[in-house]
Amino acid sequence: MKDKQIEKLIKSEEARQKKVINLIPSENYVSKDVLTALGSIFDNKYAEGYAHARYYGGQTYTDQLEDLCCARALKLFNLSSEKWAVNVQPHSGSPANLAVYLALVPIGGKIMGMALTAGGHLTHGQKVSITGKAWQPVSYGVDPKTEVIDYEALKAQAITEKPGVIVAGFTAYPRVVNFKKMREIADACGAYLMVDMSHFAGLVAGGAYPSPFEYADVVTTTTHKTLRGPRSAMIFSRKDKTKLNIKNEPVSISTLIDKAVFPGLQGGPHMGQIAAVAVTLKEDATPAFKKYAEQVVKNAQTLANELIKLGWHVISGGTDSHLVLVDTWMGGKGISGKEAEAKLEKAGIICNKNTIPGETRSPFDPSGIRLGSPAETTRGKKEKDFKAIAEKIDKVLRK
Ligand code: DSN
Repeated sequence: MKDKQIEKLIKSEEARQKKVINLIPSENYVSKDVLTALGSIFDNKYAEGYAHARYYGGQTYTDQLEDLCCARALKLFNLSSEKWAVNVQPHSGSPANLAVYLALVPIGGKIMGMALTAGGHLTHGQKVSITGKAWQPVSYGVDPKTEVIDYEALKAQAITEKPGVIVAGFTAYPRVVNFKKMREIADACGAYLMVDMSHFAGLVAGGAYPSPFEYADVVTTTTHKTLRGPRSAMIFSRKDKTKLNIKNEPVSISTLIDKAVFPGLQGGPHMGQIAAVAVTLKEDATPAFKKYAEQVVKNAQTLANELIKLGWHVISGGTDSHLVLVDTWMGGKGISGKEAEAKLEKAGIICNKNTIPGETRSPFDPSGIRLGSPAETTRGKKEKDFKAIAEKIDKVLRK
């Protein structure tokens, strides 16, 4: 590179990434092909609009690229193009979720999502996010004893609140979500069911986590977590699901979502990102990726079980997925999440501080840490390595 300052930073970050044990559950290591596509000349092209309906000329290859990316996305999750549409233009997860609300819920209407402390995301209607300012947030939690979703309580709350959308999905909930029950709850209160599978999409693709597609109206996902692709997002929606427009005519929600992404929220799609997502989706359809997804879950379960054996309070008593939430504060007997994160980083283990169910501290210095297995599984680590990682975490935190 001519720019030596930036080249140096890239090299330093590369060395840092190689040196550490990365347990951030939302990070991963992409292939060289993904990086090549991401940094390709597709980045030079403006392509406002959608394939075959653009606002600029010169779209022969961008149209082919977007069509191919959409076809690969539907195929990866076994979806028929007659029933499902996919939008691959959202720049990341937050605008993807925002686009769905914009399409389906009138401003000021209710969005029901998991509370941040229970494992929900900022864009599931938290007050500090636009999703909790432009719409009325309704939060559901987890059962304080079991630390898992109480579907009966959720149903009663949904029937009382009557939200426009119920969001199933999380950033810090270690268990499987019962999508069938979520569907029944959405039907009981007349809401659309949106699943944000950003965290576990790669596990769904690899058959290691239940698929939400049989039950959801809309499924959003980022592409850079367990899917192991570039930073981007996709929105899947049922073509046959409708919403009444201003003239009381039924319109497909897929059409409304496309309009919400562009021109509602975004300008030109990032075609380099879309090229890299297409590469990812092909990689994710291989037998090797299926094995990877299964190993991610085995590794996370080993980590959770070993930490429990060592005396730590692992939220919900374990994990069914790629992430493990640990209460390091343990009612004041332990250390705060911020301190735990810093101590582990000093020892070469990267994780993030996290709130836990029933949180009594602040999100800046909460009671726990969030750990995950996707990145280190990409580097080939197995159960015995995760047992050793659990022992190291225990030793560092108890020092
Ligand atoms: N920052 C992501 C995560 O770590 O879960 C969610 O946006």
